[in-house]
Amino acid sequence: MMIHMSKVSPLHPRAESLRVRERLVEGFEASLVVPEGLAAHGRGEAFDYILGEQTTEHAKRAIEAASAMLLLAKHPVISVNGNVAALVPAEIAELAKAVGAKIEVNLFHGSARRESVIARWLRKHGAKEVLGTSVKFSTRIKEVHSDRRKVDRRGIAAADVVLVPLEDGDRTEALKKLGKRVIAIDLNPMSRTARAADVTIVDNIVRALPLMAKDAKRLSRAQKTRLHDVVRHFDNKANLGATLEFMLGRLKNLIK
Ligand code: PTJ
Repeated sequence: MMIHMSKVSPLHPRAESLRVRERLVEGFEASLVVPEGLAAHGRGEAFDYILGEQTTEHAKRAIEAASAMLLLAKHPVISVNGNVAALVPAEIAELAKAVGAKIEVNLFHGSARRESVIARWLRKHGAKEVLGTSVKFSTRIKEVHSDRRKVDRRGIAAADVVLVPLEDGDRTEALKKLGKRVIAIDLNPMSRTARAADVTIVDNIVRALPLMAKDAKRLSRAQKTRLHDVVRHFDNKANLGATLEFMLGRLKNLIK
């Protein structure tokens, strides 16, 4: 990836948000991110603005439940697309290590070249093994109606728990139909993905992933019964409702 000096002044009131945008633009220039990824990020930013660009208590609870679910899984897989690779490559590698998950490149706008650019980028940032690029292990999920139907036999095809950050609703519903448990990270609490997943983390991936890696490390020392309790007590529908209430509250405060 081309490293250019940040054009964003640290004094700018929106410096952090602008820096994240720069990372995506660099990712686009390095062929990790598709143009549609820039638009998708803009949609996410709008929701993040309403959230106050902070990790809510509801998101923290979802992060804990997701970490516990990944630790309890027999075959956890983290699915990575262009945006995720550009924004949090090292954090993906760290989380995979902490929960013993496989990493698989799985793209909505499929391209063999981009798959290998993303896999190389992830390895450069500490990922040991990256699935999803080998024709030999490629298979199809017929329930998915996009390029995302192409999955790795050793990865998503065999997974019991899949983490799908920045997702489209179609695949989440298909993975659920296949009996898998799905964890989503999506700033839009109203998306089909958010509503279909077992655990939805309504937070910006740049904040959520480091917290998840930290939680996973902490919980990896806990008893399995404690992890089961964390998962059992988490109610995704209620959590999404509380997140929407939180957003509504912030909007109401603006009117006052
Ligand atoms: O690299 P590819 O080909 O797999 O394509 C990736 C994109 C993101 C273009 C593709 O998955 C896509 O079109 O996604 P959608 O359907 O636009 O959904 C993306 C969701 O992620 C939207 O609900 C956004 O609100 C949300 N989102 C965007 N940026 C972030 C985010 N959620 C958390 N953190 C973000 N930084």
